[in-house]
Amino acid sequence: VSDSDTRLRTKARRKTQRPKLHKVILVNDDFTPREFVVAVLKAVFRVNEDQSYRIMMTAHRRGVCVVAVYTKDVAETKASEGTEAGKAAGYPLMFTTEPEE
Ligand code: TYC
Repeated sequence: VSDSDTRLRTKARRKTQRPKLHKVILVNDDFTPREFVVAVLKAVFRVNEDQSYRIMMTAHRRGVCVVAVYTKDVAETKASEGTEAGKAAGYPLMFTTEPEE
């Protein structure tokens, strides 16, 4: 095959193999204890204490904070796990997802 054929096929393959990423967003509320939010972030998103505290405080001060980006399925699963952890403990903690532009 010619050089330009190879390049066209390479480009097409790369495009189909790169799925759109989705943001997991932590939403602030007035009831969930700060330490609980930090613990959930560490458990579900595998961030360390320092990163977890910063994410929690950003949501606390600004209303929301992007926690991480994943493929759609993983983002939705992690958001549910975080929201369910709050629900199980009687807190209105909420995570949402949103596709990246
Ligand atoms: N605002 C909560 C409080 O003052 C703490 C909190 C932070 C809750 C971030 C949710 O996403 C959140 N106890």
